Amino acid sequence: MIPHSVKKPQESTASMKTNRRIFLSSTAIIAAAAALPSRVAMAFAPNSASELAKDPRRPQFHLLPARNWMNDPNGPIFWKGRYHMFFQYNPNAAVWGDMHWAHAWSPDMIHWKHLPVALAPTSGGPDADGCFSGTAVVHNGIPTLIYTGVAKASPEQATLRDGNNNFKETQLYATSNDSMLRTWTKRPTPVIPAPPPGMQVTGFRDPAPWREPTLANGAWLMAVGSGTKDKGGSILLYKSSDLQAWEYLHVVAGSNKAGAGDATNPVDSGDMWECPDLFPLGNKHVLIYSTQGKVFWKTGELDPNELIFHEEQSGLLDHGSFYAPKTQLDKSGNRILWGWIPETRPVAEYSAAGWAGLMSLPRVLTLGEDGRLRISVASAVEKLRTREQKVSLKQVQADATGNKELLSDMRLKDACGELLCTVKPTEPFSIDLLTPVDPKDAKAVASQVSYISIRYSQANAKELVVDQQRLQIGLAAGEPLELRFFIDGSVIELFVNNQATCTKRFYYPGPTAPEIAISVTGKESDITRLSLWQLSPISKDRLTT
Ligand code: DQQ
Repeated sequence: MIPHSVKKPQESTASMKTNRRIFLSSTAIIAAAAALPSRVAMAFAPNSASELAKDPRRPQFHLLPARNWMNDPNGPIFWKGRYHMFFQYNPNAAVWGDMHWAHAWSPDMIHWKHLPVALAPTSGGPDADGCFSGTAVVHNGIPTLIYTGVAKASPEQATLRDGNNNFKETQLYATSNDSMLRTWTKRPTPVIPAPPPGMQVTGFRDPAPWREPTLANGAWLMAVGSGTKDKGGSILLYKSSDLQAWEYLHVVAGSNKAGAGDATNPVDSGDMWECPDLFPLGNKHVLIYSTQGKVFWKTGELDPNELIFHEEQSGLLDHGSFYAPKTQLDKSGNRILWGWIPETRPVAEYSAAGWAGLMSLPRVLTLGEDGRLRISVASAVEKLRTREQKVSLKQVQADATGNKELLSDMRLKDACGELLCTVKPTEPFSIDLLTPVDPKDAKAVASQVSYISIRYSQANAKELVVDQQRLQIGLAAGEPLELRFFIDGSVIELFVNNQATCTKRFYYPGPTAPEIAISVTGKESDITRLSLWQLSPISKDRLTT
């Protein structure tokens, strides 16, 4: 159990009193940003590079822009021996708006260098008010982007109506003949100018084309996020042979129940599914989509004749701050997933900080023997490890049941490292990452902050509790529980036995990251491994330049 004296994790620096989780959908964040009075927004002068480089909350081994706002990963692709990542980016402020595609490249999916912005809105064009999310593919040897453009429209003409914006969404096309993918030539007119005739959709965006191996003549299929008011989210399926002339087929997958409540924004109720990704994996197909601030996966069969997705298993892709993910194939053909890790602190705080959002570490997707999705961190991240430190624990106290609280004598410095814990719990087990204090100092113990708190008991062996979240897990007989934490400035990515993930943001005031200690309750001999690595930053400052 979590030591009762330890405070639950804080979510915000300015508002330490509140521990309220902010709803994570980008649309909710958009709404919050739009609600900022312009006077307040203008008061936030952009921070200087040196100030940003000193901010200890800025991650050091995750990809994020040197300043300002980012959200969804877009068009990740391996091309000419390099990994390219694009992502939703506001070049002028640390709040959502004016969406561009930022661009970075990497030799290994871990070390990144920023390149100039790849896509910007074209005045008077179908993306005049934003280059929204999309995909990069290679067709006949030509790198091609298919993405959603938005342009302001009347409420009647708009396909995106979220209470703040009325946008007409169209699917757009651009190609590059530059080996570094720096420059893109846009086709001036949309490749899909409107949703299918006769459909009243709640949204029409985030195209995701893929080559379906079972289809003849190398045709492309494409999933587009959509839905129907009061009927639920859905994925529209299109077909093309050249990525420009698209034929609408039908709804390939969708909800069979109406969204929850009467939200102004259909994403908030679940009546609109954003950022679909549909791809073959092993002998099944996987569908991933985002709605209501959460990311869902489904595994099943894509019937090769009728091209309808038949769901077999489903689950939540991550139990924390994680949204709008996108997959790609790495150079060895592994399916890699990237996600946007949003802020969970108030808009005014991140806007004042001058940056918001980061990209997750690359996650490898595989299919378990049980047909469920498995998620592990890409092994390339191990390159960042410095010397392994075996953590020893000292007993602090024993509770009424004889369970011991054990504290590490070793600390993670600079909030930049990895912790691996394997345990075969024969008794209730908990592990907390927390600010170290002198256990004899009652006042300090009372104000101690736990950044993440994990509890497990064999009595409920299929469940792991992370803070307030319940993660479903299934351990084979004799299989240890494996917890892998990646801690970086203000984020913790937790991987549990390659079966479940939880991404947590944590904030603290001041110019220095706190040291982080490990507190365990349970039986010491149950722990088979407890190792800590300081991880090497991927750039000399926190700007990845
Ligand atoms: N973010 C993009 C949209 C997408 C949403 C806009 C999901 O294309 O639906 O920034 O976070």
